[in-house]
Amino acid sequence: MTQNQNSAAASQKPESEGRRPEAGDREPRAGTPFHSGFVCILGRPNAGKSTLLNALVGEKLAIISPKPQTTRNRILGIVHVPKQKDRPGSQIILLDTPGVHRPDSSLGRKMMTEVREALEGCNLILLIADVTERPAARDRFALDLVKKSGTPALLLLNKIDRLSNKQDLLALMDEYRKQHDFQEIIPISALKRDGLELLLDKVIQALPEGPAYFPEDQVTDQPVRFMVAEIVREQVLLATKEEVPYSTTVVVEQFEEGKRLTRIAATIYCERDSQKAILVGKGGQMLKKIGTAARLQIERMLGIKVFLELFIKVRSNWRESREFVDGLDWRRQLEGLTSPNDITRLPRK
Ligand SMILES: Nc1nc2c(ncn2[C@@H]2O[C@H](COP(=O)(O)OP(=O)(O)O)[C@@H](O)[C@H]2O)c(=O)[nH]1
Ligand SMILES: [Mg+2]
Repeated sequence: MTQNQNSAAASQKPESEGRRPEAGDREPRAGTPFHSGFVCILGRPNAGKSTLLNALVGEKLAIISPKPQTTRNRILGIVHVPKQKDRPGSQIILLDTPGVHRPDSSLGRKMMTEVREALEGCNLILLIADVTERPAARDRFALDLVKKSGTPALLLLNKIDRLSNKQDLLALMDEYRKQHDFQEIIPISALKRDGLELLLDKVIQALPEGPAYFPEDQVTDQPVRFMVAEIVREQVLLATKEEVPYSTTVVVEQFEEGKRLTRIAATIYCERDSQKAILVGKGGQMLKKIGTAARLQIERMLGIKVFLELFIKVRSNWRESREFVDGLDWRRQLEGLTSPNDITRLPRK
């Protein structure tokens, strides 16, 4: 670990461990209004929540895949918006969440707990719906959570790049307007970054005056070793199909930073021997493909050469084991880690 990263980790430590920062942690700049607050991104699986988080923060914080239920825990991303002519400086603390669904396993229940915890105490909800998916009634479950929370919400109609008929959009807006009193309904494309400036304006307007909760160079509270596990999992999701992506999880066992090389060892857990065989592939080809793709991404993120070793273990029905699922939670894992090296943050760019 470089000195720089070390100090970044140290300065970011207090705000990262379980506790949400409170107003007064950092004073707003004297004299100029500054807006800040927590904004929860909610919606059903695959609506584009994580794509939106990454687009707004400007960094890849959350993994993306065409498969539903890619995101399994809430992911915090910080948007620092400098003061401009028509808008005050702001800090938007976004919480990306797992897709709202009816859980049928310990993992699913944990995912929905993550959703509820993100909703707790947030200032604003961004309910995101996929305009290419009909009927809109399938957003009902997420909409119920919005209603129950009593928190102001903006509705984002996402993936408008895939909509050829603008009339459809108007009809959809009408349909949603009848269902809930949204502060605004904004058509966007998270992928093409369409409509995001307008969205930022509306979010900033909706947030109260408040302090900057996080230092300006911090974009997330996720420890790097968790992001590494997620990058490996993303490659598994992209390379496999059917049950394998859903039966897989990744744990980083070793994370050692040298001057020129970071050594990482991670275990990919699956549920059956047949899945293990798929993940290894003929002559180890699949594992090699996953490992190489993940390593390149990790090197890009860390800005250092990486030696990545991957292991595969079978742990039958891990998704049903509350204990195992709880153990995957990095916020819990942090409680067991004592060395500051273990909570390295993203290096400053
Ligand atoms: N065409 C299009 N695809 C999108 C857009 N936003 C997200 N996607 C795709 O939708 C899929 C699910 O996105 P993701 O962000 O993982 O959704 P999440 O499950 O809600 O977090 C991915 O294949 C994304 O590339 C968009 O604005 N337009
Ligand atoms: Mg997601």
